[in-house]
Amino acid sequence: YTEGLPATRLSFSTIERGGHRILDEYIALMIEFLGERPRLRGPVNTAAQSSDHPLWPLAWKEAAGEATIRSRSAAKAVRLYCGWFCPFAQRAWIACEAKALDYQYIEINPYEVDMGEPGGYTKRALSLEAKRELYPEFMAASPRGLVPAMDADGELVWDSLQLCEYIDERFPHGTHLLPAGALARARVRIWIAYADSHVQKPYYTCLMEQE
Ligand SMILES: N[C@@H](CCC(=O)N[C@@H](CS)C(=O)NCC(=O)O)C(=O)O
Repeated sequence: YTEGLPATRLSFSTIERGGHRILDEYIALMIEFLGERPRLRGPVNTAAQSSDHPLWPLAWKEAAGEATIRSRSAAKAVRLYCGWFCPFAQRAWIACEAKALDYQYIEINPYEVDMGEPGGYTKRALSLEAKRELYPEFMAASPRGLVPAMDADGELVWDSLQLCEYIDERFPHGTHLLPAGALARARVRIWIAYADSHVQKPYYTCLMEQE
């Protein structure tokens, strides 16, 4: 990815400390949490989400993410509409796991399915109408039809950063995602904003550019 992200690496090198570590830790966390190729068992979706699906490429290996999804597939009052490939959805997913939330994982593929592509996945977004037909409950929770979104017992929230904050505030038990104290929280928010503009979007652009 270093070749794909020269501007990001350059801007990181101008930071006194912390920048490289954040990117490295982010990628290490992604690999640890999701594995290289997560295999999934999702609800209605014709792209390959488990090894018994006809579109599942044999070269894809089972990873930790599939077991996490299996363990979170029972119906619950708190429902996370997620996309395993999506780094925006992944941060909300990680927030749920970090909080040890009792939630239901629901896989959404917002892209067209093409049997000629690995796993059936394409980069062509479905129309809002098609998404409404395929995923009516998800669309009620996510007005622009983007993952992630959450339905927490009828409370509907979308957009990953706001969703992470909501998860932290709505479920105050257990681990706190933000530290105590105004200064510490301000510092974390500075890095969140930096990571959002300089890591998250280039990282996803890089993923989407891969052939
Ligand atoms: N700003 C949103 C971005 C979410 C987003 O772009 N999700 C992508 C997948 S990574 C998506 O749902 N794309 C479907 C589409 O473009 O229709 C967030 O942070 O939640």
